[in-house]
Amino acid sequence: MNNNRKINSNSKNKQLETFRIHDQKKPMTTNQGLKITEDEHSLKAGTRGPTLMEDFHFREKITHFDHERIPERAVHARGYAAHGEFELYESMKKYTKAGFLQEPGSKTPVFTRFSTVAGSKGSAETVRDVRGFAVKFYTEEGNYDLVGNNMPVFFIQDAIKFPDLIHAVKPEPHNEMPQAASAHDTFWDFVANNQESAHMVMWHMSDRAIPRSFRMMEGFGVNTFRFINEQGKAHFVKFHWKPKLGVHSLVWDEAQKISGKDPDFHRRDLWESIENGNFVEFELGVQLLEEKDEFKFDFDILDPTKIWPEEEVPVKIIGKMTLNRNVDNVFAETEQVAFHPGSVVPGIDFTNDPLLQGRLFSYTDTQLIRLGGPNFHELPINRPVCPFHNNQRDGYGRQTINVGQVSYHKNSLADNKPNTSSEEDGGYAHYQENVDGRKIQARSDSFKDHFSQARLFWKSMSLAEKQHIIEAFSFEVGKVKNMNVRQQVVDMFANVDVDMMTKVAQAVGVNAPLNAEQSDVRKASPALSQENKAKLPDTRKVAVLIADQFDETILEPIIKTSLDAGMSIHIISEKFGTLTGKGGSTVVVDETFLTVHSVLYDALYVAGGQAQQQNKFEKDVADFVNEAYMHYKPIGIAPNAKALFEKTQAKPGPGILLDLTVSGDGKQWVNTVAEHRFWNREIY
Ligand code: HDE
Repeated sequence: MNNNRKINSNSKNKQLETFRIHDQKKPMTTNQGLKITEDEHSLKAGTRGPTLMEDFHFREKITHFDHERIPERAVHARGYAAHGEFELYESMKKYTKAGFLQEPGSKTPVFTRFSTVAGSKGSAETVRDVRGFAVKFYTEEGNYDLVGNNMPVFFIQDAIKFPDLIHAVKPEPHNEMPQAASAHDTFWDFVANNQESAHMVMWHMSDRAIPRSFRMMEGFGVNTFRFINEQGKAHFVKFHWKPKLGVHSLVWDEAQKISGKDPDFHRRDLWESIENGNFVEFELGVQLLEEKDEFKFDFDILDPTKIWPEEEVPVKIIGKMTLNRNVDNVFAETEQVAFHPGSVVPGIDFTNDPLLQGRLFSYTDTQLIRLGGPNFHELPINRPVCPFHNNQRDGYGRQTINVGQVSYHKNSLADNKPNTSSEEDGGYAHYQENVDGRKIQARSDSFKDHFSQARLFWKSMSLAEKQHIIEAFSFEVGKVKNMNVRQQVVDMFANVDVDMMTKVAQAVGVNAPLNAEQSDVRKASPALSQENKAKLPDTRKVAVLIADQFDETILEPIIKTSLDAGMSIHIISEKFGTLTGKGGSTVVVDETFLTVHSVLYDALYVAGGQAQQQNKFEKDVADFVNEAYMHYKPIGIAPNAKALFEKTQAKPGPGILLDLTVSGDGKQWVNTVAEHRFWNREIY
């Protein structure tokens, strides 16, 4: 195998450097290189006369501008990406010959794009939706793309239904509403009439669909792939990304408000984390199955609406991805990157998962129109870091100048070069799976159980998570105008849980479900609940609400403890400038009550003080606290801010730390912030 050639982890960065252009401090020229004397006025016949056609600079500038836009992605249009590296913990040699999975400690450059699915390029980011999680590994054997989502299953079982699903969830065609939302008639009509969607819809109604951060969600390859080792032995494999910070979500009311207050919430969070040196870490895990175990389960392992429960097939952690560099130019990199689940390396192969099979066609096809021709692999972000040679030629935007007379294979004029490689020399050979069957347009009977795993998911949720699912259904189905569709949805999901749907039926004004067949599922799968994931204080955003005359002896230890625990602090007051404490210390205001809002923070600390307009300060603090309280967030109150707290609607209880002073390691405050939400708080 050809993995002797070592490429260091910066190989992609080095390659990109050759494309970077630094325009600053340079004379302005046309695209032909001609220096320009005038860029403010077009060439006219007299100062009040018409513009002249011969003004080539004007025409070039306007023409380029007129052609600046490219079609947005048909799905996953709204996305954001970062560079990083993948480090292998443990050799996977036993399972796969993929070069980048052999040597523990070896590093591979990666580029990762997160996205929403339904919204257009300019839509808000905290909508209820699936999130894309696409990783391009620039390996020394070619690019390997792991194009996944933040949910482990999908709405449909066969790719032929993808256009139907997407037509149903996108804004309705007659009035182009609603933007970036599944809460409308056509989506739910699709769901009720395509019951294979049941399991995925449960995920979609869960907190997973409103992540707190791209940095705090899991990623899944969804489809079943194959690992092939040097001896040609195959294993089925499913891929998982596990965030080091645990899995955390927004509250639906909060998510909707953030859509207005900061539609860039998720990209800002990713960008700022990386700029601040809080690099983003995900561990890569694999679930492996021997080929002989293909039929061992009560679900079909090729069915993309099914998980392999982690308690039955453990996730083996094999490495870590660290995102550590923001892009230089969003269009050049994030927008022009082209992912394709068919970009594989030797040792990784496909299965007959019918969704995967269709995906293998779609991605190249869509890039052809989006990126304007067959040469998008030459764009800097898409280029492999290893050499690539073949007899493909020409097309729009071709950049390489392929020298020589011969562009065909086989040939004698060029000594039959470029020539194919043997498997031993690193050539890709498709896995020789035995396939035998009649040509048929039908689905296997083993794909027909749509509700058992949907019910497993429901049974695995905590009480709070269950409540959120009921509320999400009530919101979404409540937005459906057609009462018949509402009823169909209620009847369908009664197959998951009758009590759940009885509550939803009440909320949306339709009949309680009559008959339902609830499959008897195995016990819960704890891995499915977010409650069981890591809870850390790291990178939590704390708002400190403060005015002049604050008590620095109390504030300073709080700030120090918070920063030491990895949180970030924003000092928020009535106006920008400097505030002075009782003892004469000063703090600089980062934001004002006008420029930020409670929903943009994970926790509050009310330091208090004496403002010029005390009544207004009291009201602004109360608004902040009330929202945070309603969103179950940690709230700390300084001893001298008790009176401010009493003017809010918040009540002492879980996650409310009254008279908070910090000494020693400040464990109580740090643990409270790490907890993130206090679901047992009574908010009504
Ligand atoms: Fe995609 N998907 N998809 N998808 N998908 C696209 O390709 C498609 C599916 C996923 O950040 C498109 O470049 C079909 C599952 C991500 O650039 C398109 C089917 C999963 C991204 C396409 C699926 C995904 C895409 C649109 C059903 C999780 C964004 C733009 C068989 C495993 C990648 C593009 C990025 C993008 C087709 C289902 C993940 C149209 C036909 C399942 C993360 O080719």
